[in-house]
Amino acid sequence: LFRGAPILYSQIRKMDDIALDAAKKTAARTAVDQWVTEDTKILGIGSGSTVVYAVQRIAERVWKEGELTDLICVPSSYQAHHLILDYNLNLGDLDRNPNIDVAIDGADEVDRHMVLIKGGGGCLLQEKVVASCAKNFIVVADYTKNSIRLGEQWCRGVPIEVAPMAYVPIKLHIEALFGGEASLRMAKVKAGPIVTDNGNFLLDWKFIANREYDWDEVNKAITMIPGVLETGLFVNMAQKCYFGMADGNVKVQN
Ligand code: ABF
Repeated sequence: LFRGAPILYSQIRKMDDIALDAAKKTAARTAVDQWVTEDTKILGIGSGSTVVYAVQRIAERVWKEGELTDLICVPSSYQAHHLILDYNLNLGDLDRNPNIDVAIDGADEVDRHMVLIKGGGGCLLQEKVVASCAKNFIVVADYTKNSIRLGEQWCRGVPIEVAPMAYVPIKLHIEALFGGEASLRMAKVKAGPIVTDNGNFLLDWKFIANREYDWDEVNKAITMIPGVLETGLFVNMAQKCYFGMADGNVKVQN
């Protein structure tokens, strides 16, 4: 009786993954086609699995459709840097291209006020810098990221990039200010802390899920703690969010 169960579970998982991938792809392609035009000169490229579909669509337009040939792509992570190179797109940087027309990035969770949690992949600092340089910051995600309030979805909490020598006082400071628990993100394979693209550590702050936080205030307060480089809370930054839905449609949120 029980021998069949693991097979069934893995089959269901596979179907879930296929549905999620399809949702990510639809969201990313729709956002690219609506926001990246011949007037877009500089494009910010985020990180994560949904952004891969956005870059694939851009490459398709450049290499198959002969469009966007002068488009310069500014990466927000090591992953994005290599994605741009892999698809043979023009690689830029903020030194030469500090004014970004559109930035496209993923998210871990988006609430009804367009407050985002980002940084599940560990790239939040550069992602926030690139997004802050963009006239239009567009988020692409699958339907599981769409929440009424933050904390509804499973996630590790709010990622916070910190100076390695300061992670313990920062952890204690955040817990004293806002409750919950902040823990150092550890690598799964090597038994040590994850080190970001910028050589820092990450704290994942599991806030109290059913408490009403003023995320703008929380973000500002955490950013003020000495040793904090950046938080994964993106408040008043995203202009539109494209969610790929389970039924194949795209939901656009402002
Ligand atoms: C980056 O990738 C992160 O800020 C966010 O944590 C993650 C989203 O990944 P995915 O698109 O794979 O869900 O954008």
